[in-house]
Amino acid sequence: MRTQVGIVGAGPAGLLLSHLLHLQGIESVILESRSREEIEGTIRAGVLEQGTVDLLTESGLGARMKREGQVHHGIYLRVGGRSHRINMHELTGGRAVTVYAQHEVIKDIVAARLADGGQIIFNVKNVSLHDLESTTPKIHFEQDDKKVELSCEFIAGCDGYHGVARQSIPAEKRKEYVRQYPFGWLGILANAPTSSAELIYAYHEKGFALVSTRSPKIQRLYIQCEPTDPIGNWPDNRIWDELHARLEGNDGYQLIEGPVTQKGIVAMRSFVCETMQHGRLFLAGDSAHIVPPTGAKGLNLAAADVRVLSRALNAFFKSGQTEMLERYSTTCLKRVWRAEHFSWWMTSMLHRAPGDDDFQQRIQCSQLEYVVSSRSAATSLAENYVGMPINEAEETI
Ligand code: RFL
Ligand code: PHB
Repeated sequence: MRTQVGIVGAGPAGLLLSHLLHLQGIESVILESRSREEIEGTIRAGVLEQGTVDLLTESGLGARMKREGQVHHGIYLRVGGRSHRINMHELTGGRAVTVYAQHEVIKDIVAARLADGGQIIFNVKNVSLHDLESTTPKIHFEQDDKKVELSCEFIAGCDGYHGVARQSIPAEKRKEYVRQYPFGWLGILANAPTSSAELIYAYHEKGFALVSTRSPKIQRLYIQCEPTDPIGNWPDNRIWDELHARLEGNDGYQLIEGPVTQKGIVAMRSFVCETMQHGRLFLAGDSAHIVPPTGAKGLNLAAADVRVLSRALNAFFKSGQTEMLERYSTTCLKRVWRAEHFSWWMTSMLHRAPGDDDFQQRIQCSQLEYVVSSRSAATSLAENYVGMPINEAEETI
């Protein structure tokens, strides 16, 4: 088998890259270790930055997102039982985020790829990458127990944090930056009416809580918990008790309960791999970097990476230009580190870590007080949350 760009992983990064390349007349094949049902059913992100929404819309993927997604102009920070609104729209000159689930984005791109004759091979096994420093890198994999070689001109490693692509860069050529947090998030989906018109990020002595949404009838809620706690320790009534305790105060705010349809615990980490390129292998999305979900940045970074990569590959295939490809890692890492800092900052401000002393708590409260009372501090949060503007000059020649 042969293609121009071999893509490992059908998450948001791999699928969107394949779609953007197709629009530029560049052929690709996606190899995915899971089934279509699994990738379309995995519950993850919910918040799309303005730039991600624009990219999906401009590339013809925005119809259902526009109909079913919810545009949010602000978020609430809740401290001491009181909500403080950060008016992102006003503070950022009219920008906003859209709440639209990651698995819906995945369904939209898979449908578009298949309608356009795109090739996605599901359920592949034993993927390995070879000859990365040559002009014909190869991907070996197994399909229906048969060994296959895919010969490519470039390989995109879009296989997430646990994938094989990053590991294919020799250890001495990459530097990895890691921060593990001593807490995780327990997330649920509940069949309940909306409890808040906008997302609520709550700081509480019992730990962080987040109210998000998926639709007027389905809500997405999170609480900080021990990262290694078995989910069996969390019967539904315990989760609701914690949510009520952390979210309600004396101002009358009430969370509306409903049957829990899905629940799970995720650990939290920050991670960056420098470099994001080796020979003809380019990493994009979670394979190169992870952020804790508090800043809602992971999916958006994946989209930003593949935007840069698709343009750089287009410049190469159309005019043999290599400068944008050579600058790929540097260009992406700038946005990555901004998001790393923002996500770390939001996480540090809003969570109680085991062993935090009174000094730490006072510092957090002072920071929160500052963000909700200073226009400058709120503007800083708002511009990062909606997504820093794309620097066109840096991304092109
Ligand atoms: P993915 O989504 O992990 O996709 C990688 C794909 O590669 C496949 N794969 C392989 N395929 C072939 N061969 C191999 N050897 C393979 N190894 C793996 C996997 O099966 C998978 O299908 O990576 P990608 O595309 O880079 O996308 C990244 C995003 O999924 C991630 O950053 C976000 O979900 C993070 N995130 C959020 N991001 C946001 O922008 N906004 C949010 O509101 C937000 N909330 C979240 C989140 C992540 C969360 N969890 C579960 C970690 C909330 C949560 C709870
Ligand atoms: C979500 O809706 O899943 C969500 C929202 C905001 C976050 C993280 C996750 O910061």
